[in-house]
Amino acid sequence: MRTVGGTLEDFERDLISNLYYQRGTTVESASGPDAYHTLAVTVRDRLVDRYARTAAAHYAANPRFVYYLSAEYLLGRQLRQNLLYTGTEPWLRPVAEDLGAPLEELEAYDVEPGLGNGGLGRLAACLLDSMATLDIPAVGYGIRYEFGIFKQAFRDGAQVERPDDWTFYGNPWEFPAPDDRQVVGFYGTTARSLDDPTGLRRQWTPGETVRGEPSHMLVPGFGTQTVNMIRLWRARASRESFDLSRFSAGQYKEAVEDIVRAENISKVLYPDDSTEQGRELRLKQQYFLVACSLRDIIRRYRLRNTGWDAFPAKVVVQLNDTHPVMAITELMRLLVDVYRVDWDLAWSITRRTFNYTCHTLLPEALETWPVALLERLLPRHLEIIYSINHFFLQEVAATYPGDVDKLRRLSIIEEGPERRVRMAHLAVVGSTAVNGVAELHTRLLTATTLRDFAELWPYKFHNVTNGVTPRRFIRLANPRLSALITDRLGDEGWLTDLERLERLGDAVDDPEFLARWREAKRQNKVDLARHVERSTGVVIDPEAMCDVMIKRFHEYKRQHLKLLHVITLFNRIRENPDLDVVPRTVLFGGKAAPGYHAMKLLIHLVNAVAEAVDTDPVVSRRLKVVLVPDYNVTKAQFIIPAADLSEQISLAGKEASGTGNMKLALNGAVTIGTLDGANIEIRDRVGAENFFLFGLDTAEAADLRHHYRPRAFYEQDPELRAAVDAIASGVFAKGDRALFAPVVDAMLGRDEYLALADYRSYVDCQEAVDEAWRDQDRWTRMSVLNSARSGFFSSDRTARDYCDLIWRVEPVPVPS
Ligand code: GPW
Repeated sequence: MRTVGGTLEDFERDLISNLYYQRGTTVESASGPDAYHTLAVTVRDRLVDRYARTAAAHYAANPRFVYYLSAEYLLGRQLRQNLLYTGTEPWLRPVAEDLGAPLEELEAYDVEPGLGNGGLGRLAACLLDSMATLDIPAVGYGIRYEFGIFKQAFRDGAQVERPDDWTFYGNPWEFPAPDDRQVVGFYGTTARSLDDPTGLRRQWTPGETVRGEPSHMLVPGFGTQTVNMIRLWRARASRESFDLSRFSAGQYKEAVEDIVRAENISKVLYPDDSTEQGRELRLKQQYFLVACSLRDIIRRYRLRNTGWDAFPAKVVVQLNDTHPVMAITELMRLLVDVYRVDWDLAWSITRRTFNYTCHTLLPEALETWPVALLERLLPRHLEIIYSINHFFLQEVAATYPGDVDKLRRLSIIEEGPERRVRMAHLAVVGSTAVNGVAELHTRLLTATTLRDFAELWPYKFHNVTNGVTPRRFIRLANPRLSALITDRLGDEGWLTDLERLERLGDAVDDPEFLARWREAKRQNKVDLARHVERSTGVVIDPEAMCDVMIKRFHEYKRQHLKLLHVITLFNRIRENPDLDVVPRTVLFGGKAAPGYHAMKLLIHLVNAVAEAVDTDPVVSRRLKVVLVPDYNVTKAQFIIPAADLSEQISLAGKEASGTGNMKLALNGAVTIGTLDGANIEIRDRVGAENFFLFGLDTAEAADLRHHYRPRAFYEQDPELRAAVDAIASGVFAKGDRALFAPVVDAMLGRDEYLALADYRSYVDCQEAVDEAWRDQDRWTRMSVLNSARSGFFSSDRTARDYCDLIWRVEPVPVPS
């Protein structure tokens, strides 16, 4: 086996050789993309040897594997990560010099694969990182979308979406594996299996087939030899799909019709965060992912095992929300129809194989599919769902005799004018374990959304609080603070044992440490200011408090509540130009789904308010508002290290967990937040005195809902009224009162997420924030303690929880 050398000289030699033999060029004539690509493959090569040894160790041990199925991954940029994970990071500068390419330019070519929408996709990436770091044998399966999450730009303040052509220059991080391609069917008919008296085994003859071609990216562990992989499927037409005779007849469009239809399956990520849309093509994507992945899982299983009895002992599949839940029916189909396993045994194997993670409480985010669509697209799977439901409801009827309403509530099929399949119900019925993603979330899930199931099978339900990888979100994102921490703690052990940060607690009495901490945060703000100025033209003051709200735009997350606070500050300063206010930079980042009109309008309003603030000479000296365009993992890595205040202001009971809250706390931002999702656990750990709490709790919010009149709050609170009236007046729309009227109407009409009810508590709490900020020593101590006490929120702990509670897998060390 060829292995790469370990010195800088080896690295430089390989670099020049790769440039010459792989790119076919020389240092003198290399372009920017040439230089980047060559650097990337040279770094990548340093992982290949570890990857091969990992595969060999896994083959020898024949261990139980975790297969993580997710429609989304937000991996972030790969170059810096892989430099860090191969120990070659210190060489970046000399190597860039060798290539004659400025570092910043090289990094700019390192596009992040935007194969996800938000938290759910980033959680998947953090878990893969942690599993590799913990030496857990694991494979992530996903879709290689040709276009990832859209690029966000603003035209006159309004969001415009552009396609994300992320592989335009080629992706140096992926290895195509054409030999492992699979064939997947859609549509068609089903028929009885003549030799099966039960009628449970049937034959499906698809009406269309598509090829799935895999490629993989390497997922290295930090400080260990393990390199796992993420395998991504791309849809291709079968070779016969090109219609040569039509092409020859000049019918160019028709000649490639089948190819286009097949390849559309992996064309684009649905940029729809948690609400449903896209219909047939989206369901096709979901089935394509699970059909390819399951065939690959079975292929891998059969490399070392025979028969089916051992399958659940060797294979554990984690379903990341309901998007891959068709895998349950697909495994049943493969076992029963193709491998001729008895239904009961197949069902027992299937249930023992799958586990399901739920990431929401919002009823509209719980996926359902019309029966009629399934009947056409996946006729055999619908039959299997009916059989699963039939046996399941028999069990329910035996447990609750005569309780028809229970049957209706639990059924996998939702009855009504349009019958639909409830994917979450299918997931719970077909899984061993079901988990929520934060304590409150799991509690509410079992008390409300999935209550009947929790009553039926209490032992199935678990909580696994989310986490974030400290490698990307502090070590890579925040090298200054990381160096300071390492200096204080003596070594880098905290990067894989994050609870060690606790020892920073003593440092709050060390004025020199506090000064260095503050200076690191200030430098981060200087860096951020440079990026912000470059991308928006807005100049921000690094001395001002950096107040950040970065997350998808969603009504329940309540960006509009933050905006009401901003407008209140604006009004106060205008009314009283001598007012002693704490200077703030309010930084928003986030995208709205292209079809989510209310949130696109709110984005427009944020930009309009930002402009009004910026053009007012009095206000702009103390307040800045910026909406950073095209928020993504890369931007997160710039923004988070500079943040002083973390806005986590969703209505209590709506945010399943949140993970940005963890990243920000870890980097020393202090949270202002509601008792929602993981905020509760963050507050418990960092201490109530280091967290700014406001607003209704879940129970109070539920009570208020019954008799809520947002207008009452509007009428009673002059500052609130002034803020809402300012939007209504058209001052942010050059006098156009109509433009933002829908925002005002939504607030005064239904105010679905009780923003007006929480306004006073929020604005007053912001005063307490100012108060704390004025005492910079106090603030810095709070900042240090937030970081010091965030160790629990490492995704290493999350992965370990999954291992202990759900997966029951053991690490397999990879020898060097
Ligand atoms: F609705 N989440 C997300 F549950 O980013 F499916 N996209 C989604 O489509 C859903 C959830 C879904 C997020 C949650 O909103 C967030 O609270 C959580 O921290 C994150 O998933 C990871 O669990």
